[in-house]
Amino acid sequence: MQHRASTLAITAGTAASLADCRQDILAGLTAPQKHLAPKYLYDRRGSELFDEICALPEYYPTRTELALLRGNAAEIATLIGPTADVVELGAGSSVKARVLLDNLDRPASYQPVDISAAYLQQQAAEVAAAYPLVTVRPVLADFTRPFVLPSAIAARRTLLFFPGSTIGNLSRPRAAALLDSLAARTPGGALLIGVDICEDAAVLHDAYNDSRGVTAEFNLNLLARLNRELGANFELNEFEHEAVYDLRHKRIEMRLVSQRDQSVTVAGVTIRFRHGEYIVSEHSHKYDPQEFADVAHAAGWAYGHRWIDDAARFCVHYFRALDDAA
Ligand code: AVI
Repeated sequence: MQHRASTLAITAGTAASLADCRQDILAGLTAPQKHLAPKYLYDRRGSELFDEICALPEYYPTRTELALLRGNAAEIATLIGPTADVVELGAGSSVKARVLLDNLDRPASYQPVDISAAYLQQQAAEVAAAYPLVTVRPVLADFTRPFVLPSAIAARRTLLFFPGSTIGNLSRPRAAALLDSLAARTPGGALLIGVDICEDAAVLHDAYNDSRGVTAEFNLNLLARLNRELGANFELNEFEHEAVYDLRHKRIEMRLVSQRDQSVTVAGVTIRFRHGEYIVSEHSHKYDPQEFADVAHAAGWAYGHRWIDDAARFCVHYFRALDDAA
């Protein structure tokens, strides 16, 4: 059996600090509807809080997706084939990737792409220690912006693994554009992607307004991060977390609601809030499985298979790059 040394040098992609994103953040906070991109939720503390969310009884996506991956691991491994290069987008915790690495036939590499450097390094080191035969190459990048996809190690099949319904945090047009650019950059590749399909308003409400208040802390950490990294002076107890399901757009909207008229300084700019005015901090779009397959097909991905849980809350889709599937 051949042992390959794992390398853990982080490849710098396009991940940026909040200071680098100052213009984008100020543009969002001075827009008629104040908004911030959800990627800003993920500093180290945000990533830890998101892991806590994933373990909450109300947050069904993580455990449902994990059960789908575990329950269908053999079939998934057969579809993917041997010696794949596994590139995980928005990696976060590596729990789901480990299900793949445990079941795939001699996976060649694991290349997690994430925006949170310290967290990425820690997760990658743990995977490298647990899978000495797999080359681990962490890539620090914001996958919502142009970045160089990690290359195949030796012209093997690249599997893009995009779990967690993270694609749902992009607007529908931006999600389609990302699928398109991934297909263009992964000729001969495959895509295994988890997508939230739940449309039950009560289930969704509880998932994003959990009883322990972890999601609220996750959301408010965004303001704490602006205070820490951009010299802002948000009073955290003057804002409240709220998450509402927008039936028309089939998406959760997460908000930070001002509890009074107030002014806040962010990077030297004064931002005024009326009582009840809010910042939209995240959208989480839900997709009917066929709607998603149609979007993916238009973007260059051919349907391969899909797995849905009994309660019809989550779907794991498998696609092949269209040229390859033809
Ligand atoms: C990462 N993303 C898919 C999560 C979601 O469900 O949209 C983030 C999250 N926000 C609140 N709870 C979880």
